[in-house]
Amino acid sequence: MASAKATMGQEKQDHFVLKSGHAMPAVGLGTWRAGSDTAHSVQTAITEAGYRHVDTAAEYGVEKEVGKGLRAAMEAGIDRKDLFVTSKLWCTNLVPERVRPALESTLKDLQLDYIDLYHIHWPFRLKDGAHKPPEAGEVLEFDMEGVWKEMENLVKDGLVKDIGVCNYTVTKLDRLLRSAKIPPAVCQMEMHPGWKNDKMFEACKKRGIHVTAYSPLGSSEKNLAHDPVVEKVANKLNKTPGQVLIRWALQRGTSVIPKSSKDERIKENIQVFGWEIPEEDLKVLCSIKDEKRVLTGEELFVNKTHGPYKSASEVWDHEN
Ligand code: NDP
Ligand code: 1BO
Ligand code: 1BO
Repeated sequence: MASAKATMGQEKQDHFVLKSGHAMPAVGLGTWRAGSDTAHSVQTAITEAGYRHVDTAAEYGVEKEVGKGLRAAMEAGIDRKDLFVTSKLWCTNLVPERVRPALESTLKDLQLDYIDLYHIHWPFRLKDGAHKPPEAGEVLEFDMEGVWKEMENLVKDGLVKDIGVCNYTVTKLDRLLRSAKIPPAVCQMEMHPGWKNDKMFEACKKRGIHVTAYSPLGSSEKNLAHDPVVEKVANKLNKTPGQVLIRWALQRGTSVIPKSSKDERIKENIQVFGWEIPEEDLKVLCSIKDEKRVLTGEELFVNKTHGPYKSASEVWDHEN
């Protein structure tokens, strides 16, 4: 992990240095299902808890709220250049001519003139108004190379500092790398002790691509923070289960973007610097069965009768 200098509140916050040389703060605030208090959460995260990294997406429907929170933080004296803001291009916009307008709409909602990282949210193109799960003909062909070229143009034009992908497989990543002039700086994927995602993680490491762990707590309220193994390690270390899960991600060498809409948890989730999970307890955490993804993509992309993806396994190129 790259060492970091910025002092945030009581904490020292580590950063990772991306291929581009840009620094990414290791812990960011997630905003999926963040709700009507998102502006408040973002502002609290930055001005009170010391976050400098926020992860959002057009599809989350909260970018205007995130923008208000960022604006308030900047009005309170935080410099734009010290913030790291990530957003994502949604599946209905995965056509070359829609890339720039989609980013421009995101910038407008966020009240920013550039973002630090722009991801392809999922590597599947959906028809406008697609149902969940998709009906016949609603999952369309995706011109990955053409879309990526437009993403690269956003970097060249200074609208985006880095570009990346989410929910990729090794197969899709290697296809992208064959034509990319600017390789993805970051790959975002589901990752927690209940889904370690080792194969994709190793593939990214080998290709020099930084990994961000999403859903680090297991995503829902019924999450891994209630797992007895995690609770036991947390009690031993005198930390909360949430902190143990976030620290686990950092110690694996990934950045991590826990979501909370509760001020106390937002603060708790970034108190993960200046201490470590000892080796023996990492082993205990790794004994949690690597069972399954929370986000299979099935609801979004699988049509069991008409395809083109007839199972979650096809969504993930049968890689795991
Ligand atoms: P997380 O793993 O971050 O878990 C969020 C859930 O855990 C919420 O129910 C939250 O409740 C609860 N929680 C938060 N802090 C704690 C704590 N300390 N102890 C116990 N429970 C806690 O799930 P997400 O799926 O939201 O993932 C995080 C972020 O990753 C997303 O918000 C999004 O930004 C990104 N993401 C990206 C994806 C992609 O496709 N690229 C897919 C999924 C996520 P409460 O809010 O009430 O505190
Ligand atoms: C709705 C997309 C899954 C979270 O990123
Ligand atoms: C550091 C923990 C590794 C889990 O696979």
